[in-house]
Amino acid sequence: MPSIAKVTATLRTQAVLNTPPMRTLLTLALLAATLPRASAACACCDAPAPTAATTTTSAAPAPVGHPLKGVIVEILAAKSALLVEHEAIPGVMRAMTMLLKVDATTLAAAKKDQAITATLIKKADVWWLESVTPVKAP
Ligand SMILES: [Cu+2]
Repeated sequence: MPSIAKVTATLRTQAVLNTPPMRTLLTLALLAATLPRASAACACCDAPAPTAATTTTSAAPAPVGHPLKGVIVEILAAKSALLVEHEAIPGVMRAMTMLLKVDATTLAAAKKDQAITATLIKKADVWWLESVTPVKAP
C-alpha cells in the first residue's frame, strides 16, 4: 500500500505539471523535439532552389578549348580566318585542313607555312583558334 506521503508527492507533481507555466514548457519541449525534423524537411524542400541557381549560372557554359597542333596553310584576311592543316584532336575531330576564325591580332601575326600550337574552341557553332603560338623549327 502506498504511503500517504508518496501519494501526496505524486499529487503535488501532477499539480505542478498541470500549471500553465509547466504546460507551456512541456509544449516548447515537444516543439523543440520536433523542430529538427521540420528543419530537415525544409532543407529538403529548399534543395531545388540552390540547384536552380547553379543551373542559371551554368546556363551559358564556357566553351571547352581543345589543344591543337597544325600548320597555317593560308591566311584569309577577308574572312578573319586561317586555313589550318591540323593534327587529329581525339574525341573532337580527325586530322584535316579547315578554316578557323581568329582575332585581328592573331590574324596580323599569322605567317603562311608556320607550324603552330593553339587552342581550338567552338563558339556559336563556329570554330575559333585562340592562343596561337608559333612552333620553332627543329
Ligand atoms: Cu578540323
